[in-house]
Amino acid sequence: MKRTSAKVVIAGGFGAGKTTLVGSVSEIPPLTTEEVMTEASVGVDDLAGLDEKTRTTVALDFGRITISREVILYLFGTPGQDRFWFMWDELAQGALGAVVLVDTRRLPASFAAVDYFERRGIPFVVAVNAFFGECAYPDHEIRSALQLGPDVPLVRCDARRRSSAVEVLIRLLRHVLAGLPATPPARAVP
Ligand SMILES: Nc1nc2c(ncn2[C@@H]2O[C@H](COP(=O)(O)OP(=O)(O)OP(=O)(O)O)[C@@H](O)[C@H]2O)c(=O)[nH]1
Ligand SMILES: [Mg+2]
Repeated sequence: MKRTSAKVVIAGGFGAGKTTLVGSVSEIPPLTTEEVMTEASVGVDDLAGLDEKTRTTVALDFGRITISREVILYLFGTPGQDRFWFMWDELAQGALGAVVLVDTRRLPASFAAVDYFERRGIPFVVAVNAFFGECAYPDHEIRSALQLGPDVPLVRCDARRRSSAVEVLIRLLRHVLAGLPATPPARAVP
């Protein structure tokens, strides 16, 4: 049996739940690089709806999940604040695909992430993190606000729940597989 490992980026706007998602699915203690937000953040970062947020990722989150006996995913969570954009190219290098987490209270915070993967042709799914139970917006409104193409999957999740986060990753894998060219039929042996 051949084991395959792949890299998946967990991206999205500031405070969308990236560190939470990596932590809830990882089967190894996740590596996080969170720092206490400093005064420098005041008036710079959009903290609307994040009253209790005191820490932010400054480099990356890292975790691992075995999806099946053959497939292991390495998860790389991005930093959310704009001033850490320089990390993204490093994290996205060689990625199989990405999850763009969205908090509907702060949709514009995730515009740049959608744009980033679209431009680079990296397959991605958009996962709406339902912070307080159900998200009030129907799919078509979220799609239109994010200007998602019809082929980009949109799913709902609760980043704190492992099963929910695993479903998002499986949806991404399906999306990646669907985008692969069909295997040519085996040639008949003369
Ligand atoms: N109620 C609720 N809170 C959540 C959920 N996901 C994350 N949180 C909380 O929201 C806050 C932000 O979550 P993080 O996981 O730190 O978000 P992040 O995207 O890694 O943030 P940055 O690294 O700063 O961009 C934390 O206080 C989490 O505990 C959720 O699904 N529901
Ligand atoms: Mg984080």
